[in-house]
Amino acid sequence: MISRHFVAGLLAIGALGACSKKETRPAPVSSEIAAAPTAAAAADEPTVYTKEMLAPVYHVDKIYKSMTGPQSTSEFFLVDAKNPELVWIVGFEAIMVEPDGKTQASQEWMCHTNLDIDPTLHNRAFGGSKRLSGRLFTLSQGQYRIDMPKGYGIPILSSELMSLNTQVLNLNMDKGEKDVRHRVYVRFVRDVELKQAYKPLFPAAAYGLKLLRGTDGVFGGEEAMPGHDMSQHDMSGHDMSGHEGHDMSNMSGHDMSGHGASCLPGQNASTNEFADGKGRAFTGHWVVKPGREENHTRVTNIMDLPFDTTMHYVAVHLHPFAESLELKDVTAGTTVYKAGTQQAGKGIGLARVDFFSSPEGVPLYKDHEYEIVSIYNNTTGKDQDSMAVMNLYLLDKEFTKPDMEKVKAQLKEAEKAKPEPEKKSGKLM
Ligand SMILES: [Cu+2]
Repeated sequence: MISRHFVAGLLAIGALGACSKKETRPAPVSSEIAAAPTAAAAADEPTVYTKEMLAPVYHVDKIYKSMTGPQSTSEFFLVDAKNPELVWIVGFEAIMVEPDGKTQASQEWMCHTNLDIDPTLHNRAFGGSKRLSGRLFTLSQGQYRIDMPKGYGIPILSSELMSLNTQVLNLNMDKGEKDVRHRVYVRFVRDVELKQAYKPLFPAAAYGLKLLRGTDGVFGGEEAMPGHDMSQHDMSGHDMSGHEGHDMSNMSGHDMSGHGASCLPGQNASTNEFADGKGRAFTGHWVVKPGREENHTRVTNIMDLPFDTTMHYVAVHLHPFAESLELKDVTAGTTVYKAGTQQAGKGIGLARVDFFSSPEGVPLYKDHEYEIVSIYNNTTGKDQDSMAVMNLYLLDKEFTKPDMEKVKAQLKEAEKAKPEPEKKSGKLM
């Protein structure tokens, strides 16, 4: 069953005035619900606004392993795109609901909910030396809500187009049918309403990789990684053709085409394959054989810290059968953060994945070496898929408020440069 979609225009907030628009064509993508104040704010605290999005109804009638289920991407603005202002994203949440959009369904139907921006446009407005992937958030099995520590947020402009990708998962229901959709909440505060400045966070990532091809070694490094014989894993990620039974072709790490955005940040996420320029190819989505697996990945280059900073939040993406994911400071010989998990009580799934949140933060150093260690314990007799991602939220020490006059001028330029935009259904102007 496909429910009726309509796209409500953005109900602009505050002094921006309200406008409402209905598209005549049914939208194949998410519906938007107006951004509205969440609750009465305490005297000294800013109002938190919530932008709600409702994904299309997804039909589930067979097993969908990670990143193989029905999915879609839709684009939206948090507030008024024509009158850009600085906003701070303070939270992200997604719950699975019935087609009515309201009644809660089991969270086990969620593969992931990803929120992205265009990193090039973001950097043009904010400047700085950071290399952003564009991924702001991933919610997936075991964590469905992220709240930045109080007083922290991710600064973005209301004129930045946001991209929301939702995908369903079905690891357990091999008979029957189910219709579900994602209800998504983006929480933010408006800079003009702040009495106290917010502290800026920017997203970075550290994720585990497995060698697909090439000689043993560290991703992007010249030498073999001492003590890690990665060659033993050589075939584990990309040749499942000889394996009986279930379809693992989509986890092969080299043919993710047609599967859209994944839970991995970065340009190569759609193929999940990473060449390191040294003749080696790695995958961020690999197969775990029955039994225990400990995988080490040097992530210094992946994290690509632009400066010494502090880490204030970590959201972790793992697949079922993961036991833990640890970020290690190899230089200092310390554990920066180790996340544990809890497997689902029945069936296959993750009931809980730990997260890290701290206003004080934990220091990270530009010249230190970092490593990610994932531990999987595949208790089934079959191959399982795996990923190991930490989305890190780091203090942006080079942040300056963008010059809004310049931003407006850039928008006007861009407007002039392109012809009348093609009206895509579901995309709000
Ligand atoms: Cu994943």
